[in-house]
Amino acid sequence: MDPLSDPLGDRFMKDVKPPIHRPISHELLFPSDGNGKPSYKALKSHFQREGRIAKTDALQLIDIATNIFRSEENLLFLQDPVTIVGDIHGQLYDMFKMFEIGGNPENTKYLFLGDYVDRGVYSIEVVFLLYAIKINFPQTFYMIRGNHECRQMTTYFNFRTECIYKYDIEVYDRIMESFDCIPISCLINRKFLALHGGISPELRTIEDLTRLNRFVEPPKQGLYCDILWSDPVDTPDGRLPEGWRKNEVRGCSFYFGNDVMNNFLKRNDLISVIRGHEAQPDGFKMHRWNGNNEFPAVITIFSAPNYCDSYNNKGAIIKFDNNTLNIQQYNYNQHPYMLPNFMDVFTWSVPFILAKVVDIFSVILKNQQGEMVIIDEKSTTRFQELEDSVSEQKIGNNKNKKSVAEIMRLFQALREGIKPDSIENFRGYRSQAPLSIIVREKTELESLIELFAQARALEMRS
Ligand SMILES: [Mn+2]
Repeated sequence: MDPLSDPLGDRFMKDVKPPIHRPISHELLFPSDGNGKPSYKALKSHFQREGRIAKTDALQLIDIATNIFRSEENLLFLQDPVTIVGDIHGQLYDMFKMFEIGGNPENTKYLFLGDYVDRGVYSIEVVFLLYAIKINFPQTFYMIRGNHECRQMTTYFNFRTECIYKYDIEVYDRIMESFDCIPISCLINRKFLALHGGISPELRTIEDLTRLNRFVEPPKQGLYCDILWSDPVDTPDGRLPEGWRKNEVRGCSFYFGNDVMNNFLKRNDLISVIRGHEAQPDGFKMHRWNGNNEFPAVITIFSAPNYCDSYNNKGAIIKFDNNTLNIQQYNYNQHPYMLPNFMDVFTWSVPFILAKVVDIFSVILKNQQGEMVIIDEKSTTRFQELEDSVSEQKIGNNKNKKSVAEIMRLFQALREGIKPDSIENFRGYRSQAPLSIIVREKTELESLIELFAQARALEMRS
């Protein structure tokens, strides 16, 4: 728990506590009097200050939680009171706020509706903290699977990158295996069905859920896919004459309308479906398809306020007690700033400075043709101009100009946090990591210097 020391006492923002630079000790995380259970409180305060945990402890935590998930049924049965939580998406500091409002897990029953990871940059801390609480309260703290809890989504979005950056691929793989074991649905008071996405044309009765083999990477179609992916149609009365519509926004699964939903509820003697999966301005949405006097057929709950640091939406949870739903909303919390793709400040800033240097070169090269170049923030047009001028005018140093344009593109890509792999796309640059381009590929730097010398010579001539 040692904070980074500040030997010179010149820390710029004194009110911001320095991050912890050592993993939490095994004794603190797994206290000897804890019956093998982790101290989720110690873990919480450690994560609050951006700490990490040792890999062996991480694997132990994942392992215990996985075994608990594996022992649970596809369909959980819960009685209220219970606090229902929607998507978290790696927003750890907002989850702290959520727990303040939702209640202490020591004496509050919880049901999480999935999408713990991706988008936000604290997904792994969210997972570890939820797992630690789950291990402490396996009979009152429940989680179900969201569409992001799989290999495909976490690779496409940022959770896999986060795991590798903060831990390693083995930790990631073990978390994926744990996701394969998380239950997929929950029946509350035998009247409310909770799922991450929604219903499916293949979901006739809730018993269909119990027959699924959930211990796999979810497929791209069928019942398992739909319950994680489907959405209610976005109209006030839920009218959808065809019943199901292809969900083009998601690229898989369906939209469901009021008719198929009412049939499903009636067939299974249910009141409503409670799900997450969609950001809402208020943090929740009552889909009152059957009129304002009727209980909403579908309820969406979303617990990631100011989603992706930009949506400005509220977060909400449902406090379900005595068959009554009580919605509680909350605003987002401040969180520490992270550079794109978990870049460190050097990896980010060196290309930034070099990009500015290249900007200067481009101006010099342009000016020797007697043209004015206006430097603006939208440099893409400048690349185009530069390339056009290369193709149009076959003058002596067009090769150099072309390489300047390429270098500008490369630096812009680096600054925007494009993954090193995709830098391969830039012709002539084959390095694996951004920094190594600058350090290893000396020839490029040399040619830049040469370019500068040539440009200077031309300048002198004109
Ligand atoms: Mn989702």
